[in-house]
Amino acid sequence: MEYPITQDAGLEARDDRLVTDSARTDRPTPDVDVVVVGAGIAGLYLAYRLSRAGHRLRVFEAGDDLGGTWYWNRYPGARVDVPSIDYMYSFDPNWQRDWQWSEKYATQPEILRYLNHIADKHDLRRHITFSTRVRQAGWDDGASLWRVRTDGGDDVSARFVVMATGCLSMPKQAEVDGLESFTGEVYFTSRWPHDPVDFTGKRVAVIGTGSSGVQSIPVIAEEAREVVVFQRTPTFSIPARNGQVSPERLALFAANEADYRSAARMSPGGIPMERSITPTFSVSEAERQQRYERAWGIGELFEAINVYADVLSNPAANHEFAEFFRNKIRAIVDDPQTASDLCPTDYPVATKRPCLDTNYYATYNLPHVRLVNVRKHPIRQITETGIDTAHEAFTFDAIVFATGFDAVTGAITAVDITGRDDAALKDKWADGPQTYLGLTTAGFPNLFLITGPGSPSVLSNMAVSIEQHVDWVLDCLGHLRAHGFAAIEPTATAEAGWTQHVNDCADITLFPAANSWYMGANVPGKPRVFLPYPAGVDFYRATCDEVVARDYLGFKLSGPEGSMCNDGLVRRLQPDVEMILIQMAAMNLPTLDSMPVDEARAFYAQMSTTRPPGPDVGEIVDGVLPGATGDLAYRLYRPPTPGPHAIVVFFHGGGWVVGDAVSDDPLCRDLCVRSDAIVISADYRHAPEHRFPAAVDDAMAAVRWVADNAEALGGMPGRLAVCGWSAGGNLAAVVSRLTRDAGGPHIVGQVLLTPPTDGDLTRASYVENADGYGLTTALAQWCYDHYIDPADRRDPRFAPLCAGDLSGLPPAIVVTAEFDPLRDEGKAYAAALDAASVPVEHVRARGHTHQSLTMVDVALSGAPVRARIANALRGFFLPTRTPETAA
Ligand code: NA7
Repeated sequence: MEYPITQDAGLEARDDRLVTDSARTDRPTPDVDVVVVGAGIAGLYLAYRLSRAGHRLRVFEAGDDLGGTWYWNRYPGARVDVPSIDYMYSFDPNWQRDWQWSEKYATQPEILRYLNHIADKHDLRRHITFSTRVRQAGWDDGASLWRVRTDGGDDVSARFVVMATGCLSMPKQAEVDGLESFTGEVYFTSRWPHDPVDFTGKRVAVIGTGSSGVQSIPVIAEEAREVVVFQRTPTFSIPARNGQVSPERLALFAANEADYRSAARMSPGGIPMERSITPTFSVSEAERQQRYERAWGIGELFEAINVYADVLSNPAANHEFAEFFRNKIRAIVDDPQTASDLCPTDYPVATKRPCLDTNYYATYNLPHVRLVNVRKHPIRQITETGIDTAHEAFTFDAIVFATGFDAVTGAITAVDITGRDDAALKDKWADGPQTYLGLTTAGFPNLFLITGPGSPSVLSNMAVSIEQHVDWVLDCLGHLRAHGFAAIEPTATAEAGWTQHVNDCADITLFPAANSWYMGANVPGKPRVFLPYPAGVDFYRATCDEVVARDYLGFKLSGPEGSMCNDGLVRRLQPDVEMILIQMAAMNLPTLDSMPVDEARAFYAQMSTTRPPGPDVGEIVDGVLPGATGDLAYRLYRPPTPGPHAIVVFFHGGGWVVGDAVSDDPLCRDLCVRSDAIVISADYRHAPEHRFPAAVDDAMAAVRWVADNAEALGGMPGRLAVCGWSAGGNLAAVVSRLTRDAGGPHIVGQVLLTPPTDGDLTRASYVENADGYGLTTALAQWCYDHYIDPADRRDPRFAPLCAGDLSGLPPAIVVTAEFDPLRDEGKAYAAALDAASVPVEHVRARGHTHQSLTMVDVALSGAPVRARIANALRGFFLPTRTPETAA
């Protein structure tokens, strides 16, 4: 049965339609309301919340008992890597009456005891069917319910299915030949036996040096006669400094636990902590080393990753931090070759999950422990008696595989899930998972994924992320029930937007540089896609809440009495641009158009001093050139490569009112280095003292002077392009036309970055982006009014779009930003150039604002756009485009 989609169906209007499944007569009543797959931390909390909310439920658990990852991973040394006090439920407010953590980082048995304690305290076991694996879940569209089948023969119908299957629960295959021939003992850390394993006097191999290997190797070495560790990729690990629960933290709890938990929920990682906003190289080297030492001394992963704001985005910052780690390893490990093999060098620190250890590196100093670097000495096969590498045959009594998991998606796709039209989830995700919020996936109504791909999950404190997801699901079920809806499903638009957003977030980090399980790179054949959501628990929670507050934006809700769909994208800005806008808004700065011009200029100059400097160039020369009526300042940026170079004359932004030859300094440096051209930022006279066309006259004078003096400036005559941002982009466009009409100088290309081209304030972009994105429509108008009389605004020296003939203009790259009031006139100009047969590349900068593309080393998502500009410049400068060869 299809229900009409109504965009404006108000939720309030539906309050009188409160119905329950049992009250309905038009469709079958399912056996239960909800099937939960998995009885780990998520499954237990679901059982708690669902049962208390009056939902009928069944929880299926493959293990013989509860605990999920903490049931299976019983290997020696297994511990949580988030402080126990943070890695626990927050729903149980009286927990301190009947529970105490014995250590800062609890062992696996202690965590398992805790989970059993919670299950018993809240009577959760009665909902769980153990030793039963869910094999199949199929959506029955006609009946609007799921049919769930287990390996125990259960065939259960349910309105909803919640996958609480865990992110690290599907062990990876061994991927080593010959395992079946080995006659000794074989263990997998992820499936460790329940009975104690005694390695006393044994020769033991450990394959894998992720967290499981790093935790178990020192403990195994305490018993074994000989330990050989087969390492494919070295890990970055910091000492856990385990011990008692921190008294400071306990004091915080005693003072106000609710505040503590709520700070965790609104933190970047799910542990109370301020997000670092200090860039690495903004402080002295001595201060940085102290900061690194402090992180090393605290022994907490989130603390370590948070040392500086750019550790996970700036390669140089990351390199320095990585070198600090490597020096620690070299200092601990006696044998230089072993130390060198233990030093990770082929991925940025923290792009694979770092480990917390107790004596890991020092263990390699023991005489009976040896490291084999399998990159140098690959494992050929496992034999009857041990392991053969290309160079050596080893004999072992036991082999331990600590080889990891098919993470995040593996346990979900291991269940044969089919949605609408029998489409298989596995097929849908063949090229990488697609979800909305990491919670739901289009085509699979009423299916929820707890800590699914596209949510913070493994990058966060899982306990906090699990609770947030379960709470969101419970609120959603309550909402559906209260408003008479039976099904919820994300739209394709919302899902595509979220998937894009997750990728955008990952792309401004160094995460994609590593072959990690975050990227799916540890499982042969798995698509290389960044799986978790990296922008932080705080932003993520705010997004989920916003979706709800905006009437379940991006979801279709349907039921017997109708449906509603408030379609759209919850995040459209580039993540870093959004963060900058939030920070700017929080600073509550005055707007330029609220100030007298002199103040605005001083304020603009002051703001410029707070930004990162941009890349180093070969040389910077400040000088003056003859403008139309007097000397004008210029700054020349020379590339570090040997000259002569092509030249770009650059005109700064600032609405013809503010700015100067150095106000776009980082952008000019960036352009210079990327395009390998000299960039000459030429100033021009400003309004309101010098109104239109003073700036145009000066821009023309600058281009003529540079063309005449190209050789003396270190340039190649004839290889001259113009470039400008904002008002400067306008000048670059105008100059390109005027030089065409004047018969020279010859311009080989024009770069127009978010240019005004006719200042028509009635265009849609002035309305859509009027406020909230940096440049406001009011500020644009302030600039136009200062610069030019209304009567002159169709003069092509102001409005290149109004020029009758654009043919024969230099090839152009026009960049427009999605959230820029000037977007539509830039777009119109690109189209007009194209219509006039001018070669033009129009770059639509998705999720960017008027300014963000110029924010070098701040809005990292702008870098690919600037790379395209540089690429276009290099194309303009090819000999075929220059006059000598054209002639
Ligand atoms: P991880 O972190 O995935 O570690 C697995 C390790 O096993 C890692 O060093 C792998 O090297 C190595 N490995 C995997 N396959 C092979 C083969 N075929 N040959 C040699 N070495 C191999 O899993 P863990 O269980 O240690 O930890 C998972 C998470 O659980 C952890 O991050 C914590 O959050 C808790 P690779 O790096 O792939 O080259």
